[in-house]
Amino acid sequence: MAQKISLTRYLVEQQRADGLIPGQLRLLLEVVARACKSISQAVNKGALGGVLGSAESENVQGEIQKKLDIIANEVLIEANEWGGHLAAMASEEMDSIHLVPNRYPQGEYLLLFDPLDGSSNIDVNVSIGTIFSVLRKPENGHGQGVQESDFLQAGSKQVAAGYCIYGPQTTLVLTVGNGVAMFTLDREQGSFMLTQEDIKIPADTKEFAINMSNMRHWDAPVKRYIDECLAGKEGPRGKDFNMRWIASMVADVHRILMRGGVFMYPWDKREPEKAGKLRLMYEANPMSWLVEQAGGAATNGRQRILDIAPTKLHERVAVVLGSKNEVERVTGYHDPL
Ligand code: AHM
Ligand code: MG
Repeated sequence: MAQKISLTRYLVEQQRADGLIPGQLRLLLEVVARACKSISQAVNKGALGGVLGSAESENVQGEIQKKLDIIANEVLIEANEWGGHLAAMASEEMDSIHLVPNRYPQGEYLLLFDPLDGSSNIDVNVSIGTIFSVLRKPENGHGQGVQESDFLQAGSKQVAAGYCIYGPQTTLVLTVGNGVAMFTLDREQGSFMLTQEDIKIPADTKEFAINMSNMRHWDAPVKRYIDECLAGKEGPRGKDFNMRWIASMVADVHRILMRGGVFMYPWDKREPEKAGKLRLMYEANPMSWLVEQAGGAATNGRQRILDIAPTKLHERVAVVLGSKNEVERVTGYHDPL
């Protein structure tokens, strides 16, 4: 029987083989995985644990927070504060960055996360997840400890990224720049076990994911792409397309990593001053790197997401990601040569 490989063993072997995971980063990833295990427990208990429903507070984006948004945020902060691997953290649920308290040693990494993505699905028992991105603290000359500007690095600078999906299984998907690996939580063992390595997204697909209720607000290139998909076999694409929209980016991206597809949350006319709905630093960047590492592509319709130079922590961005040929087509419609 093939030997089972735990996340711990996988990280140790990656550290030895490719030197991609220095000791502090390995600790960081283990701690994030442990926090995800706790979040998974809370999600699983649901109403029995009294964790469902609204917390009746608002986050910096003006969104009403759910109790689980706050619980997941606290779990991640508490787990990561004391290990000496981090300098600071940033989260969708916190207005500004969270420094590691002085009583703990400071590490070389910065951690960003969306503690519970897909919040609208929490109370209806549909898959949700945690998304995370790891950056190196820049060597800087400002000499004032970590500042928000230290986080404002392009996605191409990430040293690790991943998500944990709380669905029928709890699954952690991770990249350190050496392909994409997937680990399933074995609840009896209490460990994440490697269940798939070198995940690849097929370049072509017949499945798209977009919130169709926003169609009347879209820009012409997005409308054109979806109209062509909807025209099916008789249309310019010459094939029928299927549609899925879970309203949890983690779940939609997970499906795309497993079987291909294209995911879009484009700019739209509802709030024209916003570049999109999703956040660049802790949603789009980590997902884009995972997708690229799996052979897919990710753009904002015009530009590779990982090349965008962020100007603020909670910056929003339009997102088109997934099967390479479809992403290139949508991007080509935006910016015809
Ligand atoms: P959240 O981080 O507040 O949960 O919002 C992000 C989510 C994504 O997971 C998902 O793709 C999108 O919002 C769904 O938006 P909509 O409800 O507009 O379809
Ligand atoms: Mg989110």
